[in-house]
Amino acid sequence: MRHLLAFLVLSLAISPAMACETVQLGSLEISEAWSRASIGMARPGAFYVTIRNTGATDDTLTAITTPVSDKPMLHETVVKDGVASMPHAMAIPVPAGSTMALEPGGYHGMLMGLTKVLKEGEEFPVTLTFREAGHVTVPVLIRGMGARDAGCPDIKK
Ligand SMILES: [Cu+2]
Repeated sequence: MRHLLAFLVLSLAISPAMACETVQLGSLEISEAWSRASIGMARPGAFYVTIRNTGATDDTLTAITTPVSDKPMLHETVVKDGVASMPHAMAIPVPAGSTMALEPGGYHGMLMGLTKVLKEGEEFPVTLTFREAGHVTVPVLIRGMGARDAGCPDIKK
Protein backbone atom coordinates (compact mmCIF):
# COMPACT_ATOMS: atom_id res chain seq x y z
CA MET A 1 0.00 0.00 0.00
CA ARG A 2 2.81 2.39 0.87
CA HIS A 3 4.47 1.63 -2.45
CA LEU A 4 1.25 2.27 -4.30
CA LEU A 5 0.85 5.65 -2.58
CA ALA A 6 4.44 6.57 -3.41
CA PHE A 7 3.80 5.69 -7.04
CA LEU A 8 0.63 7.79 -7.15
CA VAL A 9 2.43 10.79 -5.65
CA LEU A 10 5.29 10.45 -8.14
CA SER A 11 2.94 10.16 -11.09
CA LEU A 12 1.30 13.47 -10.12
CA ALA A 13 4.63 15.27 -10.09
CA ILE A 14 6.01 14.70 -13.59
CA SER A 15 8.67 17.21 -14.61
CA PRO A 16 7.41 20.42 -16.30
CA ALA A 17 9.33 19.59 -19.47
CA MET A 18 6.92 16.77 -20.25
CA ALA A 19 3.91 19.07 -20.42
CA CYS A 20 5.74 21.23 -22.96
CA GLU A 21 6.48 18.32 -25.24
CA THR A 22 4.38 17.88 -28.35
CA VAL A 23 2.19 14.77 -28.46
CA GLN A 24 1.44 13.34 -31.90
CA LEU A 25 -1.92 11.74 -32.77
CA GLY A 26 -2.06 10.89 -36.47
CA SER A 27 -1.62 14.24 -38.20
CA LEU A 28 -2.50 16.21 -35.07
CA GLU A 29 0.22 17.80 -32.95
CA ILE A 30 -0.93 18.60 -29.42
CA SER A 31 1.20 20.94 -27.33
CA GLU A 32 1.16 23.52 -24.55
CA ALA A 33 -1.48 21.80 -22.42
CA TRP A 34 -1.84 23.84 -19.25
CA SER A 35 -4.18 24.81 -16.46
CA ARG A 36 -4.17 27.22 -13.52
CA ALA A 37 -3.78 26.61 -9.82
CA SER A 38 -7.13 26.56 -8.00
CA ILE A 39 -7.90 28.01 -4.58
CA GLY A 40 -10.09 25.14 -3.48
CA MET A 41 -12.36 22.78 -5.31
CA ALA A 42 -15.52 24.92 -5.31
CA ARG A 43 -14.86 26.75 -8.58
CA PRO A 44 -14.19 25.05 -11.91
CA GLY A 45 -10.67 24.68 -13.28
CA ALA A 46 -9.60 25.66 -16.78
CA PHE A 47 -7.87 23.67 -19.51
CA TYR A 48 -5.94 25.15 -22.41
CA VAL A 49 -4.08 23.44 -25.24
CA THR A 50 -2.78 24.05 -28.77
CA ILE A 51 -3.76 21.62 -31.55
CA ARG A 52 -2.07 21.75 -34.95
CA ASN A 53 -3.62 19.79 -37.80
CA THR A 54 -0.83 19.04 -40.30
CA GLY A 55 -3.00 16.69 -42.36
CA ALA A 56 -5.40 17.12 -45.27
CA THR A 57 -8.54 16.12 -43.33
CA ASP A 58 -10.58 18.43 -41.13
CA ASP A 59 -10.98 17.19 -37.59
CA THR A 60 -13.04 18.16 -34.58
CA LEU A 61 -12.41 18.06 -30.84
CA THR A 62 -15.59 16.58 -29.39
CA ALA A 63 -14.80 15.88 -25.73
CA ILE A 64 -12.27 16.01 -22.92
CA THR A 65 -12.07 13.79 -19.84
CA THR A 66 -9.80 13.92 -16.81
CA PRO A 67 -9.68 12.32 -13.36
CA VAL A 68 -9.49 15.78 -11.72
CA SER A 69 -13.00 16.77 -12.86
CA ASP A 70 -16.41 15.13 -12.50
CA LYS A 71 -17.79 17.09 -15.44
CA PRO A 72 -15.27 18.47 -17.91
CA MET A 73 -16.84 20.60 -20.65
CA LEU A 74 -15.81 22.44 -23.78
CA HIS A 75 -16.70 26.13 -23.71
CA GLU A 76 -16.53 29.03 -26.08
CA THR A 77 -16.08 32.62 -24.94
CA VAL A 78 -18.52 34.98 -26.66
CA VAL A 79 -18.56 38.73 -26.08
CA LYS A 80 -21.85 40.37 -27.04
CA ASP A 81 -22.60 44.04 -26.29
CA GLY A 82 -19.54 44.10 -24.01
CA VAL A 83 -20.76 41.19 -21.90
CA ALA A 84 -18.79 37.94 -21.95
CA SER A 85 -20.54 34.59 -21.68
CA MET A 86 -19.33 31.00 -22.03
CA PRO A 87 -21.75 28.86 -24.01
CA HIS A 88 -21.15 25.11 -24.11
CA ALA A 89 -19.30 24.16 -27.30
CA MET A 90 -20.44 20.77 -28.57
CA ALA A 91 -17.41 20.55 -30.80
CA ILE A 92 -14.32 22.61 -31.58
CA PRO A 93 -13.21 22.60 -35.24
CA VAL A 94 -9.58 21.79 -36.09
CA PRO A 95 -9.52 22.34 -39.88
CA ALA A 96 -6.84 20.74 -42.07
CA GLY A 97 -3.65 22.78 -42.17
CA SER A 98 -4.61 25.02 -39.28
CA THR A 99 -3.85 25.52 -35.61
CA MET A 100 -6.61 25.74 -33.02
CA ALA A 101 -5.67 27.13 -29.63
CA LEU A 102 -7.83 26.69 -26.56
CA GLU A 103 -6.76 29.80 -24.67
CA PRO A 104 -7.97 32.45 -22.22
CA GLY A 105 -10.68 34.53 -23.92
CA GLY A 106 -11.43 31.88 -26.56
CA TYR A 107 -12.37 28.25 -26.66
CA HIS A 108 -11.35 26.47 -23.45
CA GLY A 109 -11.95 23.40 -21.36
CA MET A 110 -13.94 23.98 -18.18
CA LEU A 111 -13.27 21.45 -15.43
CA MET A 112 -16.50 21.44 -13.42
CA GLY A 113 -16.60 19.55 -10.14
CA LEU A 114 -12.88 19.42 -9.36
CA THR A 115 -11.92 16.25 -7.52
CA LYS A 116 -8.66 17.69 -6.20
CA VAL A 117 -7.01 21.04 -5.61
CA LEU A 118 -4.89 22.05 -8.60
CA LYS A 119 -1.45 22.96 -7.28
CA GLU A 120 1.05 25.05 -9.23
CA GLY A 121 3.88 22.98 -10.68
CA GLU A 122 1.96 19.68 -10.61
CA GLU A 123 0.43 17.95 -13.59
CA PHE A 124 -2.70 15.98 -14.39
CA PRO A 125 -3.75 14.01 -17.47
CA VAL A 126 -6.48 15.07 -19.91
CA THR A 127 -7.79 12.78 -22.63
CA LEU A 128 -8.89 14.56 -25.79
CA THR A 129 -11.33 12.88 -28.18
CA PHE A 130 -11.32 13.80 -31.87
CA ARG A 131 -13.96 12.77 -34.40
CA GLU A 132 -11.37 11.53 -36.94
CA ALA A 133 -8.10 10.93 -35.11
CA GLY A 134 -9.50 9.16 -32.04
CA HIS A 135 -8.24 9.95 -28.57
CA VAL A 136 -5.01 10.76 -26.83
CA THR A 137 -3.99 11.57 -23.27
CA VAL A 138 -1.66 14.50 -22.62
CA PRO A 139 0.01 15.80 -19.44
CA VAL A 140 -1.32 19.18 -18.33
CA LEU A 141 0.97 21.57 -16.44
CA ILE A 142 -0.64 23.52 -13.61
CA ARG A 143 0.62 27.10 -13.73
CA GLY A 144 0.15 29.99 -11.31
CA MET A 145 -3.22 31.69 -10.86
CA GLY A 146 -2.28 34.70 -13.00
CA ALA A 147 -0.73 32.73 -15.89
CA ARG A 148 -1.78 33.66 -19.42
CA ASP A 149 -0.03 30.85 -21.32
CA ALA A 150 1.74 27.53 -20.92
CA GLY A 151 5.09 29.21 -20.27
CA CYS A 152 6.95 26.62 -22.31
CA PRO A 153 10.52 27.90 -22.71
CA ASP A 154 11.13 26.72 -26.27
CA ILE A 155 7.89 27.90 -27.84
CA LYS A 156 7.84 31.43 -29.23
CA LYS A 157 4.50 33.23 -29.07
CU1 LIG B 1 -15.90 28.24 -19.36
